[in-house]
Amino acid sequence: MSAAIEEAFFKVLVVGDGAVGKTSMCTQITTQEFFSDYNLTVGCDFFIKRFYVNNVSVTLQLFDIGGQDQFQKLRKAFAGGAKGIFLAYDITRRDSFYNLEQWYESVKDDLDPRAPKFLIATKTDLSELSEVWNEDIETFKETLTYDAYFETSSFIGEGVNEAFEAMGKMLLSRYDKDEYSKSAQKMKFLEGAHRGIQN
Ligand SMILES: Nc1nc2c(ncn2[C@@H]2O[C@H](COP(=O)(O)OP(=O)(O)OP(=O)(O)O)[C@@H](O)[C@H]2O)c(=O)[nH]1
Ligand SMILES: [Mg+2]
Repeated sequence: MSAAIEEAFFKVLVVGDGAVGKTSMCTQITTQEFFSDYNLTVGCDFFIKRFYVNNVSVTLQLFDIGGQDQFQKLRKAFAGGAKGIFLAYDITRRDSFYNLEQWYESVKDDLDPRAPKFLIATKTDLSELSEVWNEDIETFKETLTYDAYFETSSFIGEGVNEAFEAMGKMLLSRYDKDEYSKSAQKMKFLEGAHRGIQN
């Protein structure tokens, strides 16, 4: 008889200014697609990403929060109980980088205090238009105290897998096994109940 596979479940937020590429990143990681049209996220989009980290089946439930100002009041409603956070900025928009401090402030009380915080540069295929420099990223470390930094392009599919896998690894190391496997069991139960309702 083979040993039961260990399972882990985590809710993770993806935040940052409108049009920085959050939904594109979640789409790239889940279906490996890229869309050049911009369809703003109304309120929040949801994605599920599953992968293995050292024989543990990790499920990330991604809360991709709409970044446009008109959804500002809704943000808190989606943030509760998150175990990790991606803070995304567009390398071609300096303001989107500095606004991350405010983004973090707006959700930090709803995050688990152990939550890994990843700084994500998006659209690196447009590096000739970059407005954010290495010095900015280093200096920002003092303000934001992020745990990891990744440069990504959803357009060419670069850096995205690495960022999500590193998040999975860090989540497993930050939280207790009991805690994350209980969340996985609860999610399985809810999925089963949902299927029951559909049938
Ligand atoms: N060149 C390039 N364009 C990108 C990349 N990622 C996203 N985009 C484009 O940027 C625009 C905005 O992308 P979205 O993923 O919708 O941005 P968002 O952060 O989800 O925006 P909101 O939902 O409004 O918060 C779209 O036109 C995308 O095609 C990338 O890596 N490179
Ligand atoms: Mg979006």
